Amino acid sequence: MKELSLFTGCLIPNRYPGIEKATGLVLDRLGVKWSYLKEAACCPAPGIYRSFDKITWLTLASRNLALAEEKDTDILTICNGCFSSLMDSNNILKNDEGLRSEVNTHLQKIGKEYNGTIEVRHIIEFLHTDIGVQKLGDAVEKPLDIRAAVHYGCHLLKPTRERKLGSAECPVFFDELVEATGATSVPYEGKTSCCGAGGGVRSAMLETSFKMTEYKLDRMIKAGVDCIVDACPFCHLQYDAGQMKLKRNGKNYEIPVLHFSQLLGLALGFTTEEMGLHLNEIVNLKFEEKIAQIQKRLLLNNFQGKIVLKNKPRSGVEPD
Ligand code: 9S8
Ligand code: 9S8
Ligand code: COM
Repeated sequence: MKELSLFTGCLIPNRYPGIEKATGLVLDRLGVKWSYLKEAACCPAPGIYRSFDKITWLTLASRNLALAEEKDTDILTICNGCFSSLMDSNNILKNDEGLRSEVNTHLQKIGKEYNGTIEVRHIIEFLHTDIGVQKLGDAVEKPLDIRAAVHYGCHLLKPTRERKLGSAECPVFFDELVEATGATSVPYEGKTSCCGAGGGVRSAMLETSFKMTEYKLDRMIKAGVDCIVDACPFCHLQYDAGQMKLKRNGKNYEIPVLHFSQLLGLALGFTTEEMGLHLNEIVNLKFEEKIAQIQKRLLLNNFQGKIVLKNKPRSGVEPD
């Protein structure tokens, strides 16, 4: 496997920079070699560009792919939309010589060339496939005793034939990663349905979009979860800012929303502040306190554990 170039997309650096920081800290802790994909532009967002004009969509995506090719790195995405645009356009261009030469005539004008030499990864798929659930669980220092509503997001699962991550209706890979942090992935009705943001719904039909979000949030509440875990800043925005919006309609949700990088970071021992939870619109101090208590409690246990271990060889002698 090649080294990884992190493609942050537009939304994370602009709206949720905590996710970007959390991802960097977590990758470093796991010993993953990565660097930023400098000069990258919008992937471009699949729900908007792909529906308007295929060649424009492919050309803009191929420029980002060409940047990674120049560095001879694969691309690591932390957004389902970016994953969808970059992975799908990469697959299309690798397999269609006509489209490849068409985008290359455009890229030529800016001194770039697309050759189809790299792969596009999503952090969830990368952690599951390349690091593995077991190794991730071993790296966890503060198992999080919390109940999580896992939200996969449409573009991580579909089209199934391209994603190759198993069933899109009953997927398990993301839940396995979440459970490796010590959290419980709580089943809830409508789990694999859309958050309401994607495919331009948010831009074109705002009211419908928030109805879909309300549907999901109501079912998460019914399942009794402590937080939502996502893998996409669009879903993140929809659930986080969406709760604020729905509050104005009399719904009093307070569910903290975490990108998986942030959840994993907490399990690796980083604080809620280091993981940027305070940069969300919904800041649930009870949840943050709960995490701090879990981390403190486990710190104490570890400490005592070490004393017992240290004194073990002196059999029959009580530790003082
Ligand atoms: S870039 Fe521009 S709007 Fe966004 S975050 Fe993810 S999808 Fe790609
Ligand atoms: S779900 Fe439906 S299209 Fe999507 S991936 Fe992110 S935003 Fe939420
Ligand atoms: C959602 C991206 S992750 S888009 O709205 O479908 O472009």
